[in-house]
Amino acid sequence: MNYPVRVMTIAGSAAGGSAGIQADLKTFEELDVYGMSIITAIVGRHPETNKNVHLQSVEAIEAQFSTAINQVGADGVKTGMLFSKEVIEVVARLIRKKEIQTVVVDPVMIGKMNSKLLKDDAIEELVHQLIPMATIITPNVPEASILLGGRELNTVDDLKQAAIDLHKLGAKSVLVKGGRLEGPAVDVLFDGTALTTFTAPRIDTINTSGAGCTYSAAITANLTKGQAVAEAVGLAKSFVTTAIEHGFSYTDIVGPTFHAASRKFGEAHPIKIETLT
Ligand code: PXL
Repeated sequence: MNYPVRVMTIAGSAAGGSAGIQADLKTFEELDVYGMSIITAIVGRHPETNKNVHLQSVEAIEAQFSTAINQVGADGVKTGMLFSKEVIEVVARLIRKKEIQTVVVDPVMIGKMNSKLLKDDAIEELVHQLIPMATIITPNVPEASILLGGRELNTVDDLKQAAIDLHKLGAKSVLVKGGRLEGPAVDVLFDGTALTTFTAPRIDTINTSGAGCTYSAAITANLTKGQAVAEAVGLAKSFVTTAIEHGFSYTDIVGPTFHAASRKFGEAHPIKIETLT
């Protein structure tokens, strides 16, 4: 038997199951890779104290990483919510030491419900320690804007320039996700040579919690399986668009994307892909 490739997510646990570690593992399973998790923080709001981020210790993070690497090993890794300078420093050190082939950095900063998922003083650490090691980084519009020192990004042309400028931080490829602009959902990939746009129609739903995590997790799975970057992004966008199309909620709170939608409904949402060199 050919065993599936091994993919590790280093991220926060989202108790509701839509985002973070939970979204990543569901996506890995759907895309037929072996998933492992290193939990950096537990996110869930206490009804009385209101505390929302329960950070794990450096020791707990090192323990999880060591166990996963020694019991299984890793062909690919994705980072999500890292929260603090200390966590970024330890995660960068662990990944560097193991020379993991595929490194996807999702520079998670703020959650859909406005939870703060990265401290302001940790951005420099992210830029200097982690991004230069990345095969690809996957910022959304607010994250790309912060990484560019507060530049406003309003149009697809702005996203193209942002991808080119962010590439100078040292990642092999940059994907700027334009889902928050008006009009269709256009994402821009720059791999150092070519600019590629990926376009899907805007879907009228509020149930998109964890869409960014799901998209980056799908890219991680696809790259680790050996797909070239534009193919990995195109298939991942199709996967997440199908999941968003079938998003739902059990309550009146913003709900998850449906990670199983492609499998259950046998659909792969068409994506328009255009490359400019
Ligand atoms: O969707 C961003 C995100 C990432 N990671 C964790 C989260 C969230 C959003 O809530 O909770 C752990």
